Amino acid sequence: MKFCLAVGKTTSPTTPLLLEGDFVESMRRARAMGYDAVEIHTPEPDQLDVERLRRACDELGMFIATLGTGMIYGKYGLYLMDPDEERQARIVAMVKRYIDIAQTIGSKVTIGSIKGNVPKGADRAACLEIMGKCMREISAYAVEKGVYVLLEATNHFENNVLNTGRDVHDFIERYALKNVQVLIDSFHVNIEERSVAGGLRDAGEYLGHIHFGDNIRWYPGAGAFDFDAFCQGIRDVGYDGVLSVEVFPLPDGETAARRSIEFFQKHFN
Ligand code: LER
Ligand code: MN
Repeated sequence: MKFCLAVGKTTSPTTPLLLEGDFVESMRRARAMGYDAVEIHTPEPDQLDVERLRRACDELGMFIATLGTGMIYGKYGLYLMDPDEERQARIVAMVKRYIDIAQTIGSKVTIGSIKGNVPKGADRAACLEIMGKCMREISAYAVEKGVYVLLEATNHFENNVLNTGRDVHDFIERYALKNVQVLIDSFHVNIEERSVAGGLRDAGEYLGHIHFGDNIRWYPGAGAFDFDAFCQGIRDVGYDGVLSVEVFPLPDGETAARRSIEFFQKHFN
């Protein structure tokens, strides 16, 4: 297993990112705590200093597990079920830029919040069809670039589609999406799944990344989620990839990061 944490340029008590500031500096701090990787959340992938990040990875013996796209939903209001064709083209082009950057730094690309929401009164099947079409184009581009895209099962308060591991698994098969994997997040599992380990099992062969956050979105162990069952579920499905903590920086980012790595080491070493 590889241990990872989510970082951003800035953090806030209601954004699930642990460390803020210069990305290389966050990588150093994470490495010193025992992490193997970071996931970088940015609305501006083109502003990443790719050469410097690559050097830092080599120097520190780390990797960048994935690039999070969620901030473009907040910043530009663009999403993958948008009925407006011009805006669809814009978001697909943006995700392709993340894929370009991901190729150069050896990371994946996460698609979570930018799934968006079926607008009130709109036809749900038609909206999903739009996302299927956009994802086909994204998937074809990802294959061309040799990059993997993580499609996240998120809770229905954030996105009213693809809320469970089963939903994402079936969507990938329905649109025959290559190089697309399922991202399961314990925080969303707690809201959406009928059992703690069900989403992990339903993701099947597509399971590609796992987010850890307690039910209150604090570091794992701070709340009431049944992590013993979740961790057992991870072992039972034979997953051996990245485990990444994505929680609020509370009581502060440093403490959340330390508690999380202690949790990972206790459960998986
Ligand atoms: C992103 O990974 C996620 O889990 C969403 O809830 C965005 O905050
Ligand atoms: Mn997540």
